[in-house]
Order: sequence, then structure tokens, then C-alpha cells
Amino acid sequence: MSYTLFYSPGAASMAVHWMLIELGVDFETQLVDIDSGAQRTPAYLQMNPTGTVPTLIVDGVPRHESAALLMLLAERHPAAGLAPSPASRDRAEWLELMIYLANTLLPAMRDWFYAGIDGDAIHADAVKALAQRRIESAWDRLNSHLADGRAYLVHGKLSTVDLLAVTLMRWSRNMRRPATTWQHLSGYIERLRALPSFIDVNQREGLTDWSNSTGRPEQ
Ligand SMILES: N[C@@H](CCC(=O)N[C@@H](CS)C(=O)NCC(=O)O)C(=O)O
Repeated sequence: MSYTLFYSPGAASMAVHWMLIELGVDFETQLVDIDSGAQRTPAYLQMNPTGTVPTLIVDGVPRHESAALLMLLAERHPAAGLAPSPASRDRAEWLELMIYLANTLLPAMRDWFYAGIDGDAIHADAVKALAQRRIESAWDRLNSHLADGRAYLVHGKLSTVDLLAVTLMRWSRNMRRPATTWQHLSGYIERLRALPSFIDVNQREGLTDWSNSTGRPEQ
């Protein structure tokens, strides 16, 4: 199995990069400079017509959509246990949360960060205000999910849901209410940030601004 990940530091590609490291499989990476528009070159658009990262070349074929890529990798590497098996009673909860993150939180994040680019700049503030509500309501939902004391979002075991959720929680670090300010998310984030694979992906992507290094979780 061969993998090449086209990524930008801290972007949606980070969840896939993190998973490849967590799986311990061989893979290559290609940096996409999204600030200079490298995702809109004809060569890149041929691989990924949405002009976004991530793109993961899987055995020579370009594949897209961060949540789908995580689910695909979980299927291709079942021994890693990053998704409950189809027969498992935790499968429904895992599917529910993956789709919730992909359907609800990711689009709200896109609106928050790209309101004035994807839409009319004059309406950007209204779009961002709604996006912010949706993002905060997602933190409410995930926070309640962890209220029973579980260590991870699906039945207390690390899964693709955590990799995607924490990648998205990181994006809230400069928002009015970062995810770290929710009661149960705070300890959860600190636990996930302590994973060697998370520390590794941050180092590989050159990210230093959302780690546990100060002893207290940063916001
Ligand atoms: N639904 C896509 C969203 C991908 C996405 O919006 N990626 C952003 C970075 S987080 C991007 O490539 N932005 C550059 C652009 O839109 O020009 C996924 O989850 O893979």
C-alpha cells in the first residue's frame, strides 16, 4: 500500500497526517503552499478539483475529503483499531460522530475562515456569526458526550473521530471561546495532545502554538 499526502500545516490534512503517523505505515508528504494558491494550479486541480487539502494518493489514485480519508485508512488498516468493526456495538456511534463532524462542524469552520472568500465580503460578518454559533454548539455536544468520564469520544478508545475532532478543536484556539474552555473538552484535549503521534505531527508540520508544553493546556 502506498500513500502520498498533499498537506498544508494545521489544515484539514493534519488529521490524515496524524493518522498515517498513528498507523505507523510508510508514506510520503508534499507541502501545498495554500497562501500562494498552489491548490489552484492546473496540476493540483487535476488531482483534486475542489482545490483544497488534503489530497491523499492511495496506490496511485488521488482521493479527497478528510473524513472519508480517515475512514478509508481505518478500513485499510483494521488491526490498528481506529474504527469499531462493522459488527461492533460502537459502530453506530462512530459513524454518527464522523458524519456529524464532516456535515456540521467542518462546514461551519469553513464558513468561519472563508466567509469573505467563498461568499460576498459584505455579508461575511453575518456568515461568521452563524458559523460561530454552530461551532460553539458542536463544542457543547462533544463536551456532553465526554461528561460520563470517557477518555475518548467513542467508547473510551482512540478512533478517527478523535483525530478529526482535535484537529478541528485546534482551529478554535483564536476564537472568542476556544474549545479548551469547555469543562470536559479541556482534559480531553490535554490527553490527546500528549499522544506521541500528535507531538510528532506538530513537529513534522512545524506547528508550535497549541501544545501541552507549558504544563497547562494552552487556549
Ligand atoms: N471538506 C474538505 C475541506 C477541505 C478544506 O477546506 N481545506 C482547506 C484548508 S483547511 C483548504 O484547502 N483551503 C484552501 C482553499 O480553499 O483555497 C475536507 O474535509 O477535506
